[in-house]
Amino acid sequence: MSPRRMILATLLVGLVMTTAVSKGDQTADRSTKVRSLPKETKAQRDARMRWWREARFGMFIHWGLYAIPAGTWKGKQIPGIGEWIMDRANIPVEEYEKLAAQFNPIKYNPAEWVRIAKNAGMKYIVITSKHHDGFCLFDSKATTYDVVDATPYGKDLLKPLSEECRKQGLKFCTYYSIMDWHHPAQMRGSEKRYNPTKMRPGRKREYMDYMKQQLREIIEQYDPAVLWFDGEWPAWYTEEDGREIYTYVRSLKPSIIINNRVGKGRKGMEGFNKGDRQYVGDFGTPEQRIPPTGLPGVDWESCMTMNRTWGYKSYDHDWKSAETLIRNLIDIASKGGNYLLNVGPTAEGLIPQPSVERLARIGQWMKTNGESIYATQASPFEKTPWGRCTQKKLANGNRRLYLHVFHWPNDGKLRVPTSAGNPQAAFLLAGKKPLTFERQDDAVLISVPPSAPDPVATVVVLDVK
Ligand code: FHN
Repeated sequence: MSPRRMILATLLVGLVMTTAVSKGDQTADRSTKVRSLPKETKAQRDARMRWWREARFGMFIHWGLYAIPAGTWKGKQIPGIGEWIMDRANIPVEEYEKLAAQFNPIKYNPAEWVRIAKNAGMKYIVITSKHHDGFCLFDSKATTYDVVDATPYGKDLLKPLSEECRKQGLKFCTYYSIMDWHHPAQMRGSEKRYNPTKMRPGRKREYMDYMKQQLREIIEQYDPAVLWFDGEWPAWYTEEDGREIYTYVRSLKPSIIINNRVGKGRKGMEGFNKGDRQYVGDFGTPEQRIPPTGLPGVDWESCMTMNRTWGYKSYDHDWKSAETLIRNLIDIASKGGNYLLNVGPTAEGLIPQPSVERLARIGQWMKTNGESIYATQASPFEKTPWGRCTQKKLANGNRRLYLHVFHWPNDGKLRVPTSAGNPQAAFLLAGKKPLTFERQDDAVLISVPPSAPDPVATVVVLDVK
């Protein structure tokens, strides 16, 4: 072999070796070129999004080591959301890590969790696989900072939950934080806070590969229907990184759905994308709020807590009423969005009883009225002073309006704008009791019973041509 060819061969072997040695995951795609997103027609995207759009209602689960301190550190109550205690109490990594040795959720019963979600009328579950603290609730080959290697519990938490979801007919989905307060490639943002992290010089590709290895593990081991990214805001992470991750994840599972926090599009807690360019991600993510209106053609999901924290805090008793939660669900659906309602389980593995009670109450309402939420579209009306409206197209070409009445009319007449179309039939959804109606110039007056059958929200159906 000529000397030139020898040098080339050596270089080539060296390159392959370096790549192999430094790459955590043999299959991670190391290319950093700006990539084009997967090609998809509107029909293909509609088919991929269909189950998610019809679902309308899911359970968010924030669970991890932070449930152990549960909002208190060294005898002090730490302000803010429970899963941020490492940051808000400025706990050194080596101290926080010790929590893993205490994590033993012996009361964890995934079948019970899925039953609670299903009975509430929820169609999917999104659970934190790794939050900002970097601790993994699943068995990862990329780190030993996970429930299998670092805790007395020693078993994968996601596997049984994903299997229970499949068994009970719910979609299993995972949350994954890009920001990682534990991974050595990321360093704290300041002396007092981890957030937002900075990337150590020259170690970004190492962390991107770490993320991609874990995302591959999550997809291959648990087959999530949605990857719910978060922690995208640190400056070291770019929209181009988001496109790389989005493309990589879709290449592993083309049918998967990914939120807009995989990139840099979201306008803070408003959750919708900034208007200045096309951002990566399949749906917007308003947080702790319901937008004043939906946006035609834009998929979005409001994520909200039942009290004031995502991760469990032992002393947060500021629970929203079941009435508020039901009306939130209706309000969101009337604007064409999904409701991702959070539970924060305890360190033992129990969903707090106040959450369980509220979910059971929501489930009672959904049992009677779920048809007015699932697979519906946004209201045709700008404003409806008595409540909210959702709609569905019927096989006969008519449209079915679901009028969710929060404020029952005193005069027994429910006024509906005639802009909706020619009234054909009206009835109470519960029990299908027919109702009479008459047309006035710009309104249809439906005669309703003297008092509301369901004071939280009675659904009156009006079919229009
Ligand atoms: O910082 C997180 C927070 O802990 C929680 O996970 C919420 C839920 O959407 N997301 C981030 C704040 O926007």
